[in-house]
Amino acid sequence: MATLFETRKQTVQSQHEALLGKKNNPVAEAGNGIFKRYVNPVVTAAHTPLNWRFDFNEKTNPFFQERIGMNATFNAGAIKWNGKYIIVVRVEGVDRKSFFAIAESPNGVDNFEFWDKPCVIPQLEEPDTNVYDMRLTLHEDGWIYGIFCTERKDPNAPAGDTSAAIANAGIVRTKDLVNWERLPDLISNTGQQRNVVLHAEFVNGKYAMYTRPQDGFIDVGSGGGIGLGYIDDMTNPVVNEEKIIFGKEYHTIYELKNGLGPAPIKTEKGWLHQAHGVRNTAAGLRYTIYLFMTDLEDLTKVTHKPAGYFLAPENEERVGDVSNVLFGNGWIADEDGTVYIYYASSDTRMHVAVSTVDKLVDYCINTPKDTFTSAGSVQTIIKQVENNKKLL
Ligand code: M1P
Repeated sequence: MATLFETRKQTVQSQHEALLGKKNNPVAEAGNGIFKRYVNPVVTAAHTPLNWRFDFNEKTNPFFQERIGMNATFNAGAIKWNGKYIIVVRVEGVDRKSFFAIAESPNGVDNFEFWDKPCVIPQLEEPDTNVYDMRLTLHEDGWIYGIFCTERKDPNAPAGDTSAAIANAGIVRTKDLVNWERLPDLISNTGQQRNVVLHAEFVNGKYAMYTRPQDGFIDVGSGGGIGLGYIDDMTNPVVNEEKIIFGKEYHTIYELKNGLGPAPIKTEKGWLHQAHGVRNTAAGLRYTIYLFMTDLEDLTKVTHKPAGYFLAPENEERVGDVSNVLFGNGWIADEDGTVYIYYASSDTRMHVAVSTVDKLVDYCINTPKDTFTSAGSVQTIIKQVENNKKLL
């Protein structure tokens, strides 16, 4: 008779195999014509390899128990690499520690499978306590850079305050997504940093870095908008000056925090950006994803700002460890113009929405701007109604 170990192992393995092999389809609804969500999440904690979680030795694990639990898989960076759709996922264990792990798919929408082992990120003299939200940039210097948030305990926190932390941008680079070289953390003069993203091209011979300065770990204070600064040498990553190119604004979806998502996509009509905006509500913070464009030559010039959000939590996306959150830091623009937008819901799981460069640019250019008042919104609608009536 099969032992409990054998029976459980087989059941767990066959369920895992079925999950990884599950086909994903676009949702059936006509939708908004801008993007198509896919029905299933692309990566969840249940997708993580069984080898990471289970001790497969019957002697030491007779009940085939999970020894190392995984809590969530979210906020993934993305890149197309050797013909595969790669996401570098923020995996969070039940011990609350996040780490990076690569999952790859043959088609961008399903069959994501994690690589054998999580990424090993070399440590600096002062080790990271927690790392998360990596943005991948294939830079024209030939390196793939990963810029992520490194979090450490605040050494100046009052005794008894065990949660005060300091956030900064950690930097790694690689040529193969396997061996990561750690560079010094970003040096800026504007307090803490999260949501730091490297632009893919040199600007006047310098590296261009999008930042999001903030006064505290959670409170952004006077910061909280998307900044841009320049670095001479990535092995000494000093940003002397940051210009806020897209700030926070009263009564918008980015009223409280405004941070860039992945590195922008170059299009004929300008750089296409994805970002997340945060506002406060009685139910807590609400994170949504929005798009904007900047000038091809002058990165500080925001040329198109469609009003409101592009993607907001829907249905089961609304619920998770931190509910009412959509967060995106990875997308892939394919050679044929298809864009795979990888987004996380409620700090819990990864999804994909698919669009094209042409559709996203059309959305940015032709969606009305925010008028910042209710009366203005009404006028925007009336203008469209009147224009439509002329067509009858
Ligand atoms: O919990 C929601 C998000 O909170 C933070 O976002 P931000 O940097 O904009 O404040 C991050 O911890 C992010 O990972 C998380 O998804």
